[in-house]
Amino acid sequence: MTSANGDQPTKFTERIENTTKPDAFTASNGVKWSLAYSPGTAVVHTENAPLFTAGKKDRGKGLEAQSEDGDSGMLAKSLKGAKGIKSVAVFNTPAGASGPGPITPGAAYETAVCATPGERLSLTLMMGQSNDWLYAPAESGIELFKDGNAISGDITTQIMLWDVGTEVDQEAGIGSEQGPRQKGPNTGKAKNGVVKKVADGKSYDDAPSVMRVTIKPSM
Ligand SMILES: [Ca+2]
Ligand SMILES: [Ca+2]
Repeated sequence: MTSANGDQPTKFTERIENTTKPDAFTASNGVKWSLAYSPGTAVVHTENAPLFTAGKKDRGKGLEAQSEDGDSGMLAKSLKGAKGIKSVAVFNTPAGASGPGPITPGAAYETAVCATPGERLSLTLMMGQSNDWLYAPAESGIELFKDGNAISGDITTQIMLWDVGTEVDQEAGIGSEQGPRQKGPNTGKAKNGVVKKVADGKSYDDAPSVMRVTIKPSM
């Protein structure tokens, strides 16, 4: 699909599907666990690194709550109206569900954004069985237009798993201070680390192994 004059915004619908199976993972202690993803944000921007900079500390603008607790509220609030941010959408209700919640195996979020050529998309959602891990694209986001044409199809290979560096990591799936098991939001041993890619040597490191993210433009 082309955006002929470059002024007319194109609507893009994104679908984020949890392609894992229940109890797909086995921890070192033999406990089986399922992977889920938290509510998140879809951000349209011209800013080159709107959410984080790889190798630098978290900015304290809400990415911590998004990655530690699956709470995108503060991140969305701090981004709205910021320089180079065109729009911020929060997605929190799985497709077909009646209320907000994570996407468990087989479930999906759907969200939509509007953009014009030159604008890019960043998505955030928590790796639900972690202390502070986030699925998101590279810091510059996903190009929504190539040569003026709206992109379409599977964009999962552009999604990566990031460690935000604000909490000490425990073994995924069984850590006492991780999303499903922590006593409350923002609990766990704080860490003053930098944002970097997770390299745990597990399938969840590789987004296409555990999710499918597709995008569909329409005028
Ligand atoms: Ca961490
Ligand atoms: Ca925690």
